[in-house]
Amino acid sequence: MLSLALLPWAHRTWTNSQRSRRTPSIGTELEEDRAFEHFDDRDDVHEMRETSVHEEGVPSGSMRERLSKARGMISARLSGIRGGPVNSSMWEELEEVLILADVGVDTTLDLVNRLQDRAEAEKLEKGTDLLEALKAQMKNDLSRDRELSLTASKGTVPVWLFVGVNGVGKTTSIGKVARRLTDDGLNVLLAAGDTFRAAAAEQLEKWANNCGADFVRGSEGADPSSVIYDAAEAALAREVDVVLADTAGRLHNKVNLMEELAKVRRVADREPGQVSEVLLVIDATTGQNGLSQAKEFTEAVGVTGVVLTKLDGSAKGGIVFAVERELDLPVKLVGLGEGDLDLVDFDPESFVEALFGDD
Ligand SMILES: Nc1nc2c(ncn2[C@@H]2O[C@H](COP(=O)(O)OP(=O)(O)OP(=O)(O)O)[C@@H](O)[C@H]2O)c(=O)[nH]1
Ligand SMILES: [Mg+2]
Repeated sequence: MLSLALLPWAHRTWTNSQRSRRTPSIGTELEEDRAFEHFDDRDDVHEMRETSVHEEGVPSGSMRERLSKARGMISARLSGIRGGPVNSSMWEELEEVLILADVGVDTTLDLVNRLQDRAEAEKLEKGTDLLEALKAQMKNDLSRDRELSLTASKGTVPVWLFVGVNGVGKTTSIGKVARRLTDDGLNVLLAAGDTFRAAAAEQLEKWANNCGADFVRGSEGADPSSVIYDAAEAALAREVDVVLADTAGRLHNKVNLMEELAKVRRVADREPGQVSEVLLVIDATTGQNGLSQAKEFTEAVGVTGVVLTKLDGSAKGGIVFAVERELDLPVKLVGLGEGDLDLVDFDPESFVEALFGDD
């Protein structure tokens, strides 16, 4: 039985990029060899370490354990279905579980309708077979490209912009991503594009110091666009491989703040910067509100992927399905804690097994 405990294989793929990495050569074409291939080396999955290790070297528990809240809620409710026959009350129960797990009404109805067709066609009679079919369908629905792009054209530096509402985990996620990239031997620069509070830059600087990344900040109240532009210039001069740019948290329905963010994106995309990822950070505990956030941010800045944080503290997790189906956005990274190693690449197989598996 696969479980999310095996998710750290994803960590390995980042390490692989180090093995295959050529000397960074900003100013030359940055092609596929510098982009992270997320889904290679699946055969190596069994060699992966099963726990993440904090700075102090203390194991922080398996990924599966850290999804225990969501697992507990879902598996308790699925046990009735698993042990019983396929009948009309079971379909109702299944819909209820999926909605409670935050899958969202539309996505739940779509999943269940297709599952009903399949159950009929294949004459599925036992709950256990039905749940296997559901898992297969979910994994299939989640299969897509989740690569994080480091591609930038000649003379430019790739910029990853982190956006999202207040307190979702943008700055922390940057710190974790920086840790992983620097562990892979890349030169990383953190840009303090949250100029709203001085403390925001200080928080980011700590993360930069933690992993030895470069750091650029402006004064409090400075124009965030100019800070990120300056950061890209500094990155080019210092032969940095990627700029991770923080932005101030903002409510997705505040028009002026969203316009400011659109400007930040436009400026960050000017030479010598090139925006190669716009990562929307969503807090998994906020439920379906994450969907409205994603809609607005996508319209304003063209989101390329989602970082789903605090999945360790959520009793749900189904938001992944809603984000992917209703907004057509790939969940690329998942936050499972506050430490710098508590971040994994999103792997549908392990994720679905961890939430809907039967052990
Ligand atoms: N449990 C858990 N906590 C997290 C995770 N990611 C971030 N946090 C915590 O969430 C809180 C807010 O994180 P920040 O990174 O400051 O969030 P932010 O989006 O930058 O916040 P603003 O800049 O104020 O908008 C901090 O206490 C983090 O430690 C996660 O994956 N799991
Ligand atoms: Mg922040």
